[in-house]
Amino acid sequence: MSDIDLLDLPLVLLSNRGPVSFDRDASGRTVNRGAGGLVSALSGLAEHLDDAVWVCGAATPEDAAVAGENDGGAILVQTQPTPHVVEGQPDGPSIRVRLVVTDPDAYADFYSVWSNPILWFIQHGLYGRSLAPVLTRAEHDAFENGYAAVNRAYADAVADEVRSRGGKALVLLQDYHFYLVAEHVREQCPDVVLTHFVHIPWPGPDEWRVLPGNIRERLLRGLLGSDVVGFHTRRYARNFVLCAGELLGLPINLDDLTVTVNDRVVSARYYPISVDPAALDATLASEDVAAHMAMLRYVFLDEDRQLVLRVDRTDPSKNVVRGFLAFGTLLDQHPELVGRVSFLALLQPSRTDVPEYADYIALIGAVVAEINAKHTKEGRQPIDLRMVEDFALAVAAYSICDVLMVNAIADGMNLVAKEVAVVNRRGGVLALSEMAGSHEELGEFAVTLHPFDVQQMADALYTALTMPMEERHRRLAAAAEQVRTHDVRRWLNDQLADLRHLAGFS
Ligand code: ADQ
Repeated sequence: MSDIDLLDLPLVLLSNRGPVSFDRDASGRTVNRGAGGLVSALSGLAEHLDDAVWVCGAATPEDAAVAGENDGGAILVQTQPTPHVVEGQPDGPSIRVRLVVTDPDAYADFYSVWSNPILWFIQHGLYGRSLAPVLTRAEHDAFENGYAAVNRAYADAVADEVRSRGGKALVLLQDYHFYLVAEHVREQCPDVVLTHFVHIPWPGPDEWRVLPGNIRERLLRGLLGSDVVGFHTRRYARNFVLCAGELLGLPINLDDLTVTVNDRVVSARYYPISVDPAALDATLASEDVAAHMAMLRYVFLDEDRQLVLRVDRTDPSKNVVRGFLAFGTLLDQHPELVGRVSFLALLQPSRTDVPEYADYIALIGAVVAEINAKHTKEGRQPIDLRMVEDFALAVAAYSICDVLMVNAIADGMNLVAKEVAVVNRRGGVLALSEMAGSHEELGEFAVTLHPFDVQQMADALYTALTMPMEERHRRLAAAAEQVRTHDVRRWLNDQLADLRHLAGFS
């Protein structure tokens, strides 16, 4: 990560899941590195700074034990080549980590009642539309004793780290778990320079009116403790500014996307997150992926057959059921495709303790069974549903699919589309929801899906599957170029450049 723009101030990061996590096996304590593009991008930054600390939740019992042994203070973890806790001087890349332990009941209210599903559902247009009772006394209490209390505990940990660095630091907060943190940190450390990045969509004021006035105001005022509130797209940033104007009555400027709070000006900015193309290229070249690729070709691509792919968590916002209904409609209306096109779905079970998610998995299974019963031909089932989390398998499938389906009803960015753009070698067509943030960058190279219109999605799949090869390759090359020139380092550097400016360094 030597091309990350380094900073001249100490850095404090906050996210719910951190860069490392501890476990225990027969040989004793083990240290695991967190997975995913976000963690590796921010880890790269933290590893290169002399004075950085990453505040995160203690996710495992062993994390809590480590935190207890260190009185809740930060520990230094060497991340490469073998992750381990450092007592003296590290001889490789290392990150200072502060694991925050909170009361388990409070954490459950924070995470499983408020962060998911209430905030996630509101921000993906899924909340309060059924006739289920919302908000009950229990949910009101869970806000105070869970979301607000846990946010306060994390804010105190961040403020403590800022104070121990002389009271002036750059603070990067991540996501919907921590909307109240910025305001608390600023109260304690007025000289911080603070960005809160929201990884999921930000809807307009009316969608937020499903929450009572006092709660939505606290969430907004909490975020407005930041100097910059970052989003993936201009649309989300604009919605945020509109919320501050309409729901809090604050002065706003919709041209430069700013909100004035007392004497401070808070900017809403957009930084589209992306992938690490070099890391993806390396994964694609691995033996593991090659073995999966050979298997997938054998199963799905003999005799000029075609493959439609989706790779998602089983989250209702990803709209998996309607995606299968569209594929079923395609086969109903184009019987010549039966036996010639397969749909591989790699679905990672997600948040199964939340009833809506468990119900959703059952519904996915039922819809797939129905379509397979109707359209199985010569022993070939049209849909191959695999409930797995296997990134090497996903990358192998990305590289050889003819069409990638992303039909989310709302999605902050959607990195799957960007991953496919980088690793596909078959002229794969992106069939991409207009509601995914990535549609702003990749829509012109994709076939657009309207996620609430099953017939339109079926027609769009047909367009993608019958597109001339030359055009497929032309579009894919353009999408790959866009992603390679707008990678995750750029996402980070653009934020750092704004922070440096705010801190008076440029
Ligand atoms: P997610 O909702 O998790 O992220 P996404 O951006 O698509 O959605 O990232 C998912 C990641 O998990 C991808 O790297 C994908 O390859 C991987 N993945 C998904 N299913 C998998 C499976 N079955 N097996 C293996 N790997 C799988 C949230 C927001 C997004 C936003 C990101 C980053 O909801 O909109 O893009 O954060 O900000």
